Amino acid sequence: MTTKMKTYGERAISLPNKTARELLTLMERKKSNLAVALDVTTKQEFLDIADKVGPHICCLKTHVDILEDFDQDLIDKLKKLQKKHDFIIFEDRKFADIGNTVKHQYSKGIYKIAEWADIVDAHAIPGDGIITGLKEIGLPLNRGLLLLAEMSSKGNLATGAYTEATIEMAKRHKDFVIGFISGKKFNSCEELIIMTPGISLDVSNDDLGQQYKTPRNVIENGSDIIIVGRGIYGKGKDAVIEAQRYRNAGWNAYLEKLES
Ligand code: 6AU
Repeated sequence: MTTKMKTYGERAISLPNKTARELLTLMERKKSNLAVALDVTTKQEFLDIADKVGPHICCLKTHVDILEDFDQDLIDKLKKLQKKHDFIIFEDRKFADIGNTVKHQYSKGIYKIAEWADIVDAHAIPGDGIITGLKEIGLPLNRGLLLLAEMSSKGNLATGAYTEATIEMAKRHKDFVIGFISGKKFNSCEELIIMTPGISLDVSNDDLGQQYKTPRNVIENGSDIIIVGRGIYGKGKDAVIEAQRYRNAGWNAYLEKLES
């Protein structure tokens, strides 16, 4: 007998991490499992697209180190947009160093990521210390961490035993690790949130190794959130129309999965 899949809202209730609970609750409330990967290099473009896609997303994923004119004003405006549109901020920093170093990278320097990012992500390669270090900063602020259990790019090494070891690492830190970057759900920790990049409705790859799947492909495999970048604001695209299109595709795939 198969048990019925829980809704995002039902899953939120039992989670230990506050950001994880907020994210799933807001997905249910807003009817969106779309995260936009806002990989643009100027403040103006960043704020303009964030305001346009804001009503349609559950999460805004940033790479603040690619902005040529990053400053505190950008963060202030981003926080205002977050209030206006109701989304979680995920800085895709992909930490990958020893615990002591990532602590500083997370809280200090120009970006002071811990002050404004609800979620960050990390590679598992350094071992548990990377989580312990980030947790010292992030947990008192109720932040959440995602581990990269898989990657979307061609030839990546996050497979097999590496992925398995990453899952085990996450299970040892369930207060702070809220989920994974991966293309599918893992049986032994179904409550953790799966966010999946490499999503397109139109193309199957770019010319630098990125590989795309459709929202339906990945949600069928247990993904919870689709991460879409250039598919929404790429050349010649209308970001509002595309955000609506991906939002509908993601949400309909989720409803179908719930029914199945
Ligand atoms: O839709 P795209 O290809 O324009 O953008 C994909 C976004 C980028 C990547 O940095 C990110 O997704 N990404 C990630 C993460 C953690 O989000 C992991 C990965 O394996 N592949 C990938 O593309 O912002």
